[in-house]
Amino acid sequence: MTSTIETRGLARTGSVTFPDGFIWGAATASYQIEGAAREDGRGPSIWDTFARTPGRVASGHTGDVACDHYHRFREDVGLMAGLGLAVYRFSTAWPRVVPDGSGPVNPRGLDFYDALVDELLGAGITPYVTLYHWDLPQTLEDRGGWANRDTAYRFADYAQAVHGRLGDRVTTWTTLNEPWVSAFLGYCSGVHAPGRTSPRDAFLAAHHLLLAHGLAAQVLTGELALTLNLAPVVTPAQALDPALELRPEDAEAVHRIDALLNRQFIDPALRGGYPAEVLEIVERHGGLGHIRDGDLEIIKQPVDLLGINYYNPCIVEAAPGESAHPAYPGSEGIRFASLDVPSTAMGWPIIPSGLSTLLVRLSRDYPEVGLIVTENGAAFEDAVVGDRVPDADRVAYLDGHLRAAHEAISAGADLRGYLVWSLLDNFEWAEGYHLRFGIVRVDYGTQRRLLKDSALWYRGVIQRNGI
Ligand code: IFM
Repeated sequence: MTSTIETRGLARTGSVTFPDGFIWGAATASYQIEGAAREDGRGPSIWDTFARTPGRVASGHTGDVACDHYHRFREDVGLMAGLGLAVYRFSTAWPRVVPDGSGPVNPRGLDFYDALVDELLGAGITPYVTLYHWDLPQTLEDRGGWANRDTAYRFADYAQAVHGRLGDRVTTWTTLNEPWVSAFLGYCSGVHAPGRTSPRDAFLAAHHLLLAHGLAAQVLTGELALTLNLAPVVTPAQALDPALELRPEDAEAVHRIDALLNRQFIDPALRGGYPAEVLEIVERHGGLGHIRDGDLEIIKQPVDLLGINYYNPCIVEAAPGESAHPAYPGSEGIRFASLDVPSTAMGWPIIPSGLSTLLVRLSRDYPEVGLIVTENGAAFEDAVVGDRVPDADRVAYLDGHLRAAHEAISAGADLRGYLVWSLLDNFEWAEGYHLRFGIVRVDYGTQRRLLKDSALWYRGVIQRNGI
């Protein structure tokens, strides 16, 4: 397929080839696809509770059945093999492995991941395991959740249990997926489980998640990764013209949100310290007493791979008098803006150049860590036409972002691979099943899988190692 992507007026065409050994894959997460919510000893997670709370998830959807991957994983691995994936990134469900969050390990929960790993290896696909993709055991939430320091230690125990069973075959381990989302959507804006709205609890959660990362890293062997939802922070005008000089008040707004969204997590994990702007904001939200002596030494572990989940830039500008955004305590005087550009069904602006900007910046500022895109993709309103899903808009989105990734490599970014989000349509959190991110369509009535045009296109990209 010849592709022409209009990106901010720039036509992007022509072929690009990725470096030899570039890693191609796809990603999913346990609660979003597994289903089997009450089987084989799995305990309840905060998402089971949240989804059952009226008004929290669109149409009252839950992850009870999801894509039934728990029973269909062999078929799904077959699809992955057919696409030529080198890597499959999935998460293990803590409440399947340790149903009460702490205490006895459930061997039947581990059996499932054991069989999945064997199936993947048998198909020549390398498993990348993420230990936490948001499904905290409900019993731990009842004891304070991530706002309780003890949860970090329980996470390390759970990590050890998973590693103990799979560590002979799994060599790439990601501790956390998007801790900013867990902390600030879960505990501050409340749009994700557990649905709390306390800025103080969100900052406690953020620190305890980082502590959990550090503690777990100490029990894992192999390649260690941490996946963050990172985004370039820009003003509306700068999103269209990156060379633009900013007014001092806009520069301050950009810097502050960059600290809260990006550096709050990267700097402790890679450098062993919080940005000064973050400490000042946390100080104003209940103090720094929860950051104990020695914590930052635990948090800073040798990370091999920084996983980047990129969907769109974060667009802000100075706006005196504006109150703080519900998910960004400390963002007073800043407006979160939108841009008049095409967007996905999530309403997220499509700006592929944000990915190259981000990757180049990360390799410049943090040269000690390798980079991998652990999520990138888009929800669109797909239509089934006969036995096809002609999702040209998703193909265009992926094409544009892969070209941006390639540009970043040419500009010196140490990008090792790209994992599309997502292999399957799945439970999109508060949006339920209404929004579809998969390159494979799932008919939730029959559980039939259908390769979308984007999957066929991606197969070609993998075969050619390029576009
Ligand atoms: O579906 C989510 C995923 O679980 C985490 N990153 C963003 C995706 C799209 O919203």
